[in-house]
Amino acid sequence: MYVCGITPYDATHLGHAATYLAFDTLQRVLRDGGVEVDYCQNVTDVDDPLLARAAATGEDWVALAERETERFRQDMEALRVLPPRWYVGAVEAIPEIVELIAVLRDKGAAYDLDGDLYFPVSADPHFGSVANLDVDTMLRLSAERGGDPDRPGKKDPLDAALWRAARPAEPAWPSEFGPGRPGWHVECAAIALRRLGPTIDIQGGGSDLAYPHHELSAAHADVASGCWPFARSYVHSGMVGYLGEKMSKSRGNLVLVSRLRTDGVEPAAVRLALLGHHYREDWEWTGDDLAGATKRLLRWRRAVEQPTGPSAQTILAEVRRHLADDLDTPRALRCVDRWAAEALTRGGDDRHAPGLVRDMADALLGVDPSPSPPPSGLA
Ligand code: 5CA
Ligand code: ZN
Repeated sequence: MYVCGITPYDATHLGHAATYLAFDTLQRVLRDGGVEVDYCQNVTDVDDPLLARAAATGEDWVALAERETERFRQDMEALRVLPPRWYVGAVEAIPEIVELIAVLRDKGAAYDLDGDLYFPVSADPHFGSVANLDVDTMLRLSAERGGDPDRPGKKDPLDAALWRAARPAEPAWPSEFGPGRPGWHVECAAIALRRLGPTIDIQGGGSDLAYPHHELSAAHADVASGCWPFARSYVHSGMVGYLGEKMSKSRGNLVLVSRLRTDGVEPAAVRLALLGHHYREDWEWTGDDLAGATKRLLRWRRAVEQPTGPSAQTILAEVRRHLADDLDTPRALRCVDRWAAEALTRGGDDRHAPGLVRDMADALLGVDPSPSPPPSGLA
């Protein structure tokens, strides 16, 4: 499984968190099914928006990327997101990215435009099969999402940059194509191919990555490896909105995970608030989500604190069934609600049930509803 990572120029917002929680749930469900998961994620620690932010604030781009990557890792840890097996930065991967570009060039799938190298989409007969969009939509999205369809001299406006020759005041690395820096899509193609091989099971990210990012990464990988499809499944999470628009660093309409944490909000409540929405749904964040999730967490907590409860075997089977059904976390959460309601109203005499529900919530949903341990020394 390869899941696209952050571009670290600002702090993790709830949209990012929802996306990484979707893939965390997927990893937990696969592991619960006895599957060993090779999970790789990148960090786009050099790219246009990061360099633009550093230039705008006068901060060193390396310091900015390091600080925000570290903050993201802390946010993910607080949310109990299981770390990927490989976590790879674009900068550290530059040698392998250059190798991949050389393979593409040797296969005739790269051309020079004023010193920059471009990938001709005509090189991949399967181009277009990931996002399945018409040309007009591809052109529009390409312009909105980091592409340059209007640049004169391109063979096809949808062709994507593989290597961008050094510009004044931009970082550059030496390569056989001259000094420069890598394009965005080839970064993920190279990092994934090197660690996971030519065919992966799952390529993941938010729905805004389907085109052009996943389409072009797949095209690079197809042509370089000669294997198709690059990913057996493309999994795209919905967009979280706030104040009427997609939550995004560039718009600045953000609710930050780190801010909620410093405000004293329990990460488990944030997690429950996000898992309360199906991962494919586009939805809008409001304070109601958090209030509801906090109440839910307290109810679960009170229920698992009981010495006995109603039997939980059926609940466990139902939770597994809902998660196996395209990761239906909202219904999985409602199953736990039903058990907790019964435990708190009618009770039950199963001594193992509260522990089983706690372990299930902990392992499958990443929420440990046990009461916080007493301060050390009193235990
Ligand atoms: N570094 C690239 C991927 S290689 C990138 O897109 N970085 S990002 O920081 O812009 O986004 C990181 C992940 O968060 C992506 O999967 C993106 O689709 C997802 N994401 C961004 N905004 C939202 C949002 N509002 N709701 C849900 N997911 C989002
Ligand atoms: Zn990516």
